Order: sequence, then C-alpha cells, then structure tokens
Amino acid sequence: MTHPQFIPLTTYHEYPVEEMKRRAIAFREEMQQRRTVRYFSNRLVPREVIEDCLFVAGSAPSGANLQPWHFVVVSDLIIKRQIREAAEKEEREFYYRRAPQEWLEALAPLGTDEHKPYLEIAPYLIVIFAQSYGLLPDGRKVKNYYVTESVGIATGMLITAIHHAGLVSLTHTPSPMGFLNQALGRPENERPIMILVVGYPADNAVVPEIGKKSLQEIATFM
Ligand code: IYR
Repeated sequence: MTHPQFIPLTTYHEYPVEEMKRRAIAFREEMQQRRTVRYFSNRLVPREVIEDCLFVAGSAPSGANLQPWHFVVVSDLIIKRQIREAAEKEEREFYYRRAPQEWLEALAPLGTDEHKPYLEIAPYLIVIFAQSYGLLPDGRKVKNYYVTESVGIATGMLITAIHHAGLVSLTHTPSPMGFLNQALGRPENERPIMILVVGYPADNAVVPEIGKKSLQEIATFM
C-alpha cells in the first residue's frame, strides 16, 4: 500500500462574486456559440494547438486517477482515407440495413447520411480510445474504474478546448468501430469511443436549425 501524500492547494483562485458572475456569463456565452459542424475546410491547423487541447483533455478527473484514455491524432492523408472508407462501409450498412426506422427518424433533423467526406478533408481526426483495463510493461493487467465516465469527461473537456481555441469539431461514431484498432495499431485493452473531427469550418458551412433544452427542462433546484 502506498500512503497518500498531500501538498498545499496553490492553483485555486477565488474571484470576487461580481467577477465570478461575469466570468460565468462570459463562459456560458462562449460555449453557447459552439456548434457541431459537418462541413470542414482543409486549412491546416498548428499541431501545438491540438497538443494544448489534448493537455486539457488529459487534465480531466478520472476513476482512481487512472486516466484510462488514449488519443490518436491522425493527419496522414492515407490513414484518413482508410478511416473514411472503413467508416463509410459501416455507415452504408447502418443507414440502409441496420438502423431501425425510429433511429433514422430521430436523426432526420441533423441531415446526416452515409457520406463522410470530412474524414478526409479535415486536417485532424482525434480518435479517442478507452482503456478497458491498463497494461503494465510486463503484460500484467490493471483494473480501471468508471472508464466510460472518465473518457466522457475528458472528451467533453477536449471539445470545449477546441471550441475555445477557435476551431470546430464533430463527434463521429461509426458503428461498429472495431476497425480503428486495426487501422491505428492499438492494443486489445483499448476500445474506440469516437472520432473527433477537428479543423476550421468550410466557408459555406451550414448547421441544422436545432436548439437546446431550457434550463427548466435540464435542471431541478431544490
Ligand atoms: N453514426 C452515424 C449515425 C449517427 C448517429 C447519431 I446517435 C448521431 O447523433 C449522428 C449520426 C453517422 O455518423 O452518420
């Protein structure tokens, strides 16, 4: 058993209440500008911006601080094309065979279909893997906790960081996604969670006219 070691909390900053309120509003307004985008430009994005956004994701809280995630950043054209081809194959199956009518109806307002050109056009695909268990260098397995929750939190923080940096993203979940392990050479303890498509929006990008639930609908104060 290792014993906990504690250090002073030096990274917390308290703001005067009025400033706190202004900051909360400013951040709300910034985040309410975020839209999921499906039309990407091929403009290049500096790699260090992606790295800084990944530092944000990696700072997320996780079960027992085991950080059960791995992010594969794909900019290579050939690998992006492979991913597009494999994803579109699954999506054709989904849209024309597997998807129940009810699911297709739920998706209708988004205007999605089996074509995924952005997987090739966008400068970066960040493929997010969850480590179902950890693997030590000697091959022993380490149990991870709250893996899905932890990776979900890290992904949310990544999406937030990308928006804050002035880029757009798309959460893409071709299903099944097993082909990503093979395409990216990831080990058996890792399970792909989603592809985050990242870049600048296309000049003529459009987004569906959809809204978010009201505060009354999503929250209860008691
Ligand atoms: N994976 C498909 C279908 C899809 C499913 C959901 I749930 C979405 O919110 C959006 C799309 C696709 O990417 O088209």
